[in-house]
Amino acid sequence: MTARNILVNSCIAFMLAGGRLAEAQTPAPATRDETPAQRDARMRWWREARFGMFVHWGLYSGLAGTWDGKPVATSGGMEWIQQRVKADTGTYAERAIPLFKPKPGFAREWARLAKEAGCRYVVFTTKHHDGFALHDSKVSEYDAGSVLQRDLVREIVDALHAEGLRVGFYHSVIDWHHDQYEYAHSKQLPHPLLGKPYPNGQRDHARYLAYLHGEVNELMSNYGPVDILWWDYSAVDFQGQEAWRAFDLLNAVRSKQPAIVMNNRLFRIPEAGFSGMGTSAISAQLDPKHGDFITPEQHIPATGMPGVDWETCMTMNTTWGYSEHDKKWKSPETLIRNLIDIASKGGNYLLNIGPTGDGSVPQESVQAMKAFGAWMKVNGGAIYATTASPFENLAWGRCTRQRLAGGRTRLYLHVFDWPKDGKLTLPLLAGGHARARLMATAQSIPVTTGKLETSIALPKEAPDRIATVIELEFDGAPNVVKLSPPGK
Ligand code: JFZ
Repeated sequence: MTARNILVNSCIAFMLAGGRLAEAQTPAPATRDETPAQRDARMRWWREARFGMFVHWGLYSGLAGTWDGKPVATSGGMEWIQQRVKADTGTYAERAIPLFKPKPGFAREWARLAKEAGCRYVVFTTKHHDGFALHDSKVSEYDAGSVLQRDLVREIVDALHAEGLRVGFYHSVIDWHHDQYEYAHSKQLPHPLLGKPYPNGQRDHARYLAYLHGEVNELMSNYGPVDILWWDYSAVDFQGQEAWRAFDLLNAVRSKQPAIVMNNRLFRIPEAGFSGMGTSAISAQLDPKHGDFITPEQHIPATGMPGVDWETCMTMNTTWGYSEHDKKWKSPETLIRNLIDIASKGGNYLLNIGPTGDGSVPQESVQAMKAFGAWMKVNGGAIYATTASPFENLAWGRCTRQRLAGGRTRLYLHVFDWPKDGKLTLPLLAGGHARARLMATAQSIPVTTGKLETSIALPKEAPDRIATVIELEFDGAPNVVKLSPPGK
């Protein structure tokens, strides 16, 4: 953008901010009227999708976890490198910008990889905590438009749409670049200068918020329909309306993108799915005025959460942003079984890749995604548009469920540990006309329904060592046998 535009825009930003200072103190009203049925219709594609790809990519990607020629760490999030080395934004940008060199066509590689893996959506970082925006922004000079004369958001969105994928924007409300971001409000949110005075004397957080809202407005206005907005993140001591004018943000986004699905991270209160700080502090509740789904990070909840939409996000090694030092890769088997485990609990899996500074995807991630593709090609029907298992626990694996026409039920039995005696047992009184078959080959297998269990006679060898899926169908809803605990 031009110098004149900068002046005009900052004046507008200042005026907007001035007018809204008082407003930030009072909670905004509920964001909209939406009936439960309308909400179900809006959430439908997301609930059926089950599997998405997360992408952390920005200036930090070129630094690759290295500062002053040395590894900053061999594990942990290297998208935090600026904070880890306590660099001011000028020093960080000076070192990182020359190493961030998106190659032509990088986005097509991501999109094809996600599509091939069986992902139905991709969420990528439009701005991470370092503050560098990947679109061409008129309210910022710390953006791909100003620095690279490219609109990377447009390139990525176009590539995802070409593969028929849904599009999500991860956007950080934390900002380590903006000179009006008042980091002293929170002891819990990270900032490279935390505990130090503002280098520029006073700051006016309302002006930062005008900038944040301005960038979000651009992202919601200039890229066609956006399917997901993935906010990140808030602390108990700084969150919601006070910290981000969160309700105003949600309202503005929804007025531009009525069908969008948003997460809960503009808030950090129990009603928004958080019980405190730390990635394991989740509470199984969400008042829809705070967002549409909750976001367990790097772990899979022990049980499903009926009535609450949730998505586990996870890295394939231990970092979100690329690190050349992190070798702690999870096996494809672990990752695929994670997706199955999550689907069996009624959640979504958002699995991360951290491309390098030129946008290339690490080989280990390419391999894992290809393994997903091979498994999903055969067994995707046991994941998409299924609901949580009716069983509490199954010794040999997991179960997902589908309602069929005429009140019939289909259970997908995902066998991790192949029974040595060739007999798969379920605590179920299967309804009438029960039949079972191997999903991969459609080969029928015998089902026996007893008084306390249903058993299925399996072939001798497991056809798929990651998970073999057996489809079991019967009339009516599942009648699960609950053995009363001893002494009761
Ligand atoms: C956040 C980011 O900081 C991280 O870089 C990555 O983008 C991830 C998906 O989201 O990670 C968090 C968020 C919250 C906490 C910790 C890490 N927390 O509350 O402790």
